[in-house]
Amino acid sequence: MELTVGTDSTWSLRVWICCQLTQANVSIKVIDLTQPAYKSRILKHSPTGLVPALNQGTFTVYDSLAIAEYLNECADGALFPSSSSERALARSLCAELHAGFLNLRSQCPFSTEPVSPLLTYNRQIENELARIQDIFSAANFPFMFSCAGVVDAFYAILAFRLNAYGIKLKGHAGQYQQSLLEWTYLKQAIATAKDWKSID
Ligand SMILES: N[C@@H](CCC(=O)N[C@@H](CS)C(=O)NCC(=O)O)C(=O)O
Repeated sequence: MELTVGTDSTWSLRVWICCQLTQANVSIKVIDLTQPAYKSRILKHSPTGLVPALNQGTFTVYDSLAIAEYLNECADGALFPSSSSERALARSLCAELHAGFLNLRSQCPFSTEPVSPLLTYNRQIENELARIQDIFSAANFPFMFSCAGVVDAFYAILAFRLNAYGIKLKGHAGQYQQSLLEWTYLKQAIATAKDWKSID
């Protein structure tokens, strides 16, 4: 399988962590999203012109949520918890991240380089942080459920982004944030994201 990813693409990194968790045999195709011709290059691999996209030879799976679901199927359910209620919650949490937190995303862009701390929080950011505080508070430390899975893969990148901007969650939520920051797969993902910038 070939996974097409982009430089500084958080959705690509989430899928990359899912590939590690499922031990998927993927080769990585990196597109530098800062280059003028990036769109035409992505379109050779992804029908939406967005990354990530996973090419399986005869078909392409695109969009990080769909790719995570596909990887989960290929790995006999390894990315999701074993109980159906927890799987439903995991899907809800991934969908919530996938569709939400737009203010944090726009005001705290992802970067592997040091960034300036976010010093003033407007109402929208405060509301999003309150929701993240609640989500992280419910984690079964050290991971969201009994073992590492898709929710950790998706939210680890957010934990990193918050930390980079000087946002440290409180109490149990802060412990889960710290646990994600210390997670080997997140550290490897950030190192890999730095490598991607020099590969293209
Ligand atoms: N919903 C999509 C979002 C994909 C997406 O927005 N990817 C960005 C990089 S993180 C991209 O391809 N940007 C290039 C562009 O907008 O032209 C997913 O989860 O895969």
